[in-house]
Amino acid sequence: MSKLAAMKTPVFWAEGHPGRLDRENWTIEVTGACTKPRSFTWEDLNALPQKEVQGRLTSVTRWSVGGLWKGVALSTILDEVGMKPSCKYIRFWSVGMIYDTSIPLETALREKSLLAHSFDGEYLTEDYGGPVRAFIPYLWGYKSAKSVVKIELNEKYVSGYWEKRGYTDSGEIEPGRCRDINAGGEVKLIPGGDEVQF
Ligand SMILES: Nc1nc2c(c(=O)[nH]1)N[C@H]1C(S)=C(S)[C@@H](COP(=O)(O)O)O[C@H]1N2
Ligand SMILES: [Mo]
Repeated sequence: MSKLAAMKTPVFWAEGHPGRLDRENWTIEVTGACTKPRSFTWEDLNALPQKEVQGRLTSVTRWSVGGLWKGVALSTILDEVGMKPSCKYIRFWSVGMIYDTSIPLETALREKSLLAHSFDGEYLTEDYGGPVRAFIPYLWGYKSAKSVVKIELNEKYVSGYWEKRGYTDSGEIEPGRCRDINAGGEVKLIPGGDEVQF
């Protein structure tokens, strides 16, 4: 059992669970405001510099799970495709192209924003967004799209799956109670505003 599963981390698939996904043949298409649009295969992603960050995924439904996330910095991907100055938002699409969400470029360029493939030394399973998911610890978890197949570099903001259904476009973490999954669901208080650190 994966560590995320062992801690009983909730599994959210608003669009329905995608089933078995093929890690070795995974590709992520990057399009939009860039000079070198291209696809990244699993092999391509692994050939890029790998980054490990300690951070938390924090859901608007008030739980948070922390650990060591590993993958490729989003800034590396944006460099690779020759992002144009007109790019202001990064839009992620999950497998099946039903779930999407967008984040501001500034957030994508922050230190801990990743295309993540691992958590605490294990590859992410399908339940938790494997083979590759967005990991954006600075915003509510709905901005961390799972099993990403496409990334759009956009000039204008577009509301995503949950944003259209009432969650904020900013995804800013709000203060209040939050269950710490790493501590067996113990309720703690979070200040809000940026990444959650217990
Ligand atoms: N494709 C997809 N990505 C998604 C979601 C989803 O329903 N579908 N839920 C989001 C929400 S609301 C949260 S809190 C996290 C939860 O991640 P987990 O299911 O790996 O715990 O994934 C985010 N990414
Ligand atoms: Mo969430």
